[in-house]
Amino acid sequence: MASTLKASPTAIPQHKDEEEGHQKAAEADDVSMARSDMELKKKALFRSVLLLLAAGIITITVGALLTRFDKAFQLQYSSKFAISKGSSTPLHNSHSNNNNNHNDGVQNISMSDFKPATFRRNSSDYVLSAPKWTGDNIQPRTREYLWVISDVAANPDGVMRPMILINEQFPGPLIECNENDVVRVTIHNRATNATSFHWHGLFHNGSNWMDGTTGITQCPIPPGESYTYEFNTTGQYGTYWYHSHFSTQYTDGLFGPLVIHSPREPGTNRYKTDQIVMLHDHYHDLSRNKLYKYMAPDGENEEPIPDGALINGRNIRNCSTIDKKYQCNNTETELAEIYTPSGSSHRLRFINVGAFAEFELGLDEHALEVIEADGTALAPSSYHKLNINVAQRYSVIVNATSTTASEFWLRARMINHCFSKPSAVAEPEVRAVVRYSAAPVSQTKPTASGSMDVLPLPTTQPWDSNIALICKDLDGKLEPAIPMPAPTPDMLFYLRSNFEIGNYSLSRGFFNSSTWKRDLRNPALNRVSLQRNKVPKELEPEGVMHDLFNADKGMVLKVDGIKAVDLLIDNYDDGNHPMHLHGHKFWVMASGRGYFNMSDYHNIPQKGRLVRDTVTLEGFGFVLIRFITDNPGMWAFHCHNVWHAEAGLMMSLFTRPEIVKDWTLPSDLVGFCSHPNATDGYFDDIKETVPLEWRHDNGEE
Ligand SMILES: [Cu+2]
Repeated sequence: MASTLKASPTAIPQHKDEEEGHQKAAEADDVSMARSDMELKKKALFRSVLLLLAAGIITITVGALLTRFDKAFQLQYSSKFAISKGSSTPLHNSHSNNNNNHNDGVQNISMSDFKPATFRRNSSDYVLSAPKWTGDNIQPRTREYLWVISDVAANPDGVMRPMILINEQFPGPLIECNENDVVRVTIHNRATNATSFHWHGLFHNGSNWMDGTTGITQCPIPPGESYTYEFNTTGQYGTYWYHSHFSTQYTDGLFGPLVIHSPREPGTNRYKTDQIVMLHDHYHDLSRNKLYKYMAPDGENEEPIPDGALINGRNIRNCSTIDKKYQCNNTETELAEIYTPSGSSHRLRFINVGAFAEFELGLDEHALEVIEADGTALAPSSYHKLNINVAQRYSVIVNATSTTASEFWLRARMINHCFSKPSAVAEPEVRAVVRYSAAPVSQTKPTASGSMDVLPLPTTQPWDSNIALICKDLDGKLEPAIPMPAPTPDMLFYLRSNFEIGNYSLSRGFFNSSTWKRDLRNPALNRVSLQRNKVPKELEPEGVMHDLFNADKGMVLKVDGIKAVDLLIDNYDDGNHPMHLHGHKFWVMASGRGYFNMSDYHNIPQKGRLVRDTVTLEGFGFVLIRFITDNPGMWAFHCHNVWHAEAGLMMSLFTRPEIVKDWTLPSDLVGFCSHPNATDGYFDDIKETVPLEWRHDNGEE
């Protein structure tokens, strides 16, 4: 699995060149590749000199204040420091920074890593190239991507913050492939902290170790190291996404869309354009700083309130309303723009890539015809507004046939009534502009500074002013387009989820008596495959494993053979939980408020159930899901609210142990487990910075 790509460790690839070069390897011409390589090396060399120079100066000025200054990427770490402490170092004029010219950065050290003109990904990257991906004669191929992970200062909405990005761009690149293709993504981790990547909703049948879940299927990729993920996309199509699965890290910028095309997918001839619309809550600080505060004993389980929201990484904040501890410059910020030529139909693939907030979304004067949920094609049904919880996806078809206007607001509103302090969020709504035109060749976007040739902004009104008050899944009749009746269950497993805050102990999330504490250096999968001789595999019965795992610090549910398993979860907490099962789709047999009445259990219809991979467990509510354990491996089942997951609301499902026990895991992946930097950036690894009282009762095994 070692990288075969030729980038040198210091040559940070130019995102666009590298990415497209790999994506379109077949068309790439050697000459231009070589030229771009040379340019890259020149730029990298120049940048290295600047980095060294700047890092030297910083060492003198703020080095004494940094506790972990032995890292390779001092510059990036310092810029985080400068930002979060409200350094008075001025943000250099973004207009003067042309492309990759970092000259002016030298004058303003803390921001020398800032890339105002380049970090924002071009919107056209999220427009899918539908026509060439369809047809019955397509041959499976390998899609290659090269990603360099690094720490970057950026201001998606105007507010400068430290971020962790893929190829220095935000949000991450689109992975687009056909069913049966192989996707190969090489990660070069050049960031300060460890990382990993999970491919949300992908089955990974036969390659569970590519699932990317730290503590469960792999040890983190340490800083300075590389790893190549490779998996096939057999047996599925639709809208997915990928994200870091290392603590709360993805919310700092490590996520992006993943779309699988297939001739099997119904209705793909119904729309003219096909595009990604990612919705996300957004924080102005690194997530792990928020995590410390959240898990503090006096926190009363108050999740960090988002500072705002973004669509495809974009929003415009009014800097005069931003806390002065942040640096804010909105002259280059913009709203997301979506182009839907009039008179035709268009597919929008909504993905909630956020950390915490469920969104209610609507497009003024247009119905949203829902045709897909989490990779399951649906019998179409139309809505004016729809709810989308963290990690869920919905595709909708929009008919661009309104005669009242040519531009419309797409409104996405965080359902802040589900926040611990509903009024604490300054701007719960984020908007994008939907235009009845083709994307301009040279896109002129409305910016806060207002240029003379901006396109007009919409003046349309929302469908209604009532806002959602409850966090739950989209109400309605979401039925698979292709009938998929649920099987008869073989076993039922009951989970009780709640949060417990002991005296002076951290706030923890529980399934029954278990709160997941990741052992980052000894992932669950390694324990059942590498050490198989020690596994009392015949002795350990089906059900919760007690011999190999401490059931109170990491519940692993073992299921032998291929079975239809029911998980019934009652939620004894007021917060909702978007529950996600890795490696599987499940039937949503029942869900709602209150608690499930077992007398109904045998009367649930098996037909017409929605099949998806992320379902909302309502506050003080229940959900009953059913799935087939035909995919061998160790699969996380967890709340996708990053705060809840890190507080322990996670468990693992161990399927087909008779197959898994014979696996040999990739040696480079196993090697990370003994790497000295494998846990850099993890909560427990840096707990010397956490007050003593926070650490109580947080002991590891
Ligand atoms: Cu949760």
